[in-house]
Amino acid sequence: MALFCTDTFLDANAARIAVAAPDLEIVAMRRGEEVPAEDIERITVAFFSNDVWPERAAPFMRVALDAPNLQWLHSMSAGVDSPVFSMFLDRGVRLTTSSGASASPIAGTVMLYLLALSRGLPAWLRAQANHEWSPTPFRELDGQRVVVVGYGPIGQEVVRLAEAFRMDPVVVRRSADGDEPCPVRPLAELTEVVRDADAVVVALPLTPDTRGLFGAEVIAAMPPHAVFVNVGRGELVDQVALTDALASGRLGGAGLDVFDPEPLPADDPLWDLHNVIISPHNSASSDGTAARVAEIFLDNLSRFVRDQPLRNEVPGR
Ligand code: OXD
Repeated sequence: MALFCTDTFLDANAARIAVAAPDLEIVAMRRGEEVPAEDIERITVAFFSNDVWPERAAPFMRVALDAPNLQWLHSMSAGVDSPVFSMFLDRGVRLTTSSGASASPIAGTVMLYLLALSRGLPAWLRAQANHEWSPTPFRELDGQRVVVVGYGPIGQEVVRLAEAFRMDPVVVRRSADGDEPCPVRPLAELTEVVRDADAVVVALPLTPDTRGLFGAEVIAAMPPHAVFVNVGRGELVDQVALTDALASGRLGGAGLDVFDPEPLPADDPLWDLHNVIISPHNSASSDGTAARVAEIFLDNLSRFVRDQPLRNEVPGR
């Protein structure tokens, strides 16, 4: 059995890999070097770690896709909606994600957007750039109804933080589990639920069922003062309808980490809207995420060699 991983991950984790899987061979991806064909043939496990992104992602995936004996791929991402992942599943390769590893920084970014938009931070920054002293009153988060759509690790952390800020969270998910600390409404009632929202936070994965969920009708149902936050995927939202609503004042503001397409083209009108905060799909890129991802992978590696169920496994085809 051989693991394909980067030299960076290997150098930092060789001892821990040996503990998790004592007899494992290693095929390392080294900077500036091709992986020899006979090594590609030996690969049975591949770890797509944070350090490959973005420069080495394509060569890494090429080797993994060429590995005829690959049995399992672990991804540093939470979402595996990119078409490359389907190519592995279609071949019968097991796929696991790092769902949960980025929940804390992403939920922190959500609170950053909510605080910044409620206080009018973009206007403060513009005034600062112009050396203008222009105090304006702002709306507190206390008591604001935040509708959190999706209740995976990110949605759960957003609800926890929103409660700490004395907001009034409501979760929208397929169906209630009974362990949520706040009211839950089914996804089928989304348009109804957002009518009372002060903020809507999208923390859903992109699947055939969720693509385009936030269409013009849902966006139009939100009150004009409400803010819209998306840390899921751009394709969940009708971006043209969202842009129109924000530009015309039919929606209060937006904090967006994800777009359709990415990178957001330089001439996209979203860039220039004064009530929009844009981050370039990096709300998870904190100094702590890679270590939590490695933790999940190493735990799964030890499970894999012992034939135990894997964490965060994506259902096969
Ligand atoms: C992820 C992401 O899927 O950050 O992990 O988008």
